[in-house]
Amino acid sequence: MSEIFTSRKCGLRRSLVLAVLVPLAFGCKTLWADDAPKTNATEWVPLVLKLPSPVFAGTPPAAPPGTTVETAPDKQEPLKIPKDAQNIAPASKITSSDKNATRADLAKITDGNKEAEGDDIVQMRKGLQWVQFDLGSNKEIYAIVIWHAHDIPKICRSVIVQAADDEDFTENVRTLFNNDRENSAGLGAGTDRQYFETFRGKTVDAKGARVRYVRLYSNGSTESRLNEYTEVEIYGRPAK
Ligand SMILES: [Ca+2]
Repeated sequence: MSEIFTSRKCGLRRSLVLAVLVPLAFGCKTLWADDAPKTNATEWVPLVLKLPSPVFAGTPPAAPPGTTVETAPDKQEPLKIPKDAQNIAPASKITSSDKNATRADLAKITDGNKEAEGDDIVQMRKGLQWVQFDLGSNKEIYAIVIWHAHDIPKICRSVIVQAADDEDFTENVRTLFNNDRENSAGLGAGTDRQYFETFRGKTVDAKGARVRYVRLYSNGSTESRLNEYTEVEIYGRPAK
């Protein structure tokens, strides 16, 4: 009995030491305990995005009532990703909760065009909707970049990014980003902040999560109850 207890204590101690040392070994990136050991990247580079033209400068100085929006600089520090990680979203199979969204509509989400033109914005029906990316096989993903629509400064509501092992999102579901602080989507209250849509998009740190499916939720915006997407990029590489 005491041997088992000692073994458990040692195991716990080892886990604690790993939890501290692993992030240090990967350039101070905070990796999840269950994903960190799967990451063997040695060369990390800044994520460089091809940005569309800005339509407006900066973001409004005051947060609209009832939002938790970030009004300070709209520029995010670039994430570091493994050198061999690439945008794997264009090769994925895209589906949506909005069955009116055609295959041609969904294809626009990964066609590389991110300009804030009307035709380039894919609109989806009102209420909570999702778009889902089947990456084809398990991938290590490091960044998810989302341009909902940056034609005017708007704030999308209930932006939630999840990953799972199955297409129905019942197995090994992990939340990578969630600014639904009131849990209006029923997926759990998030702690992330809302943000204004800009030409820079929103980069979510996926921390090397090993995933097959990625799902992005939203529930309209401060301008419309419709949901909008201009482009989504997912930076990853085959799971080692
Ligand atoms: Ca596009």
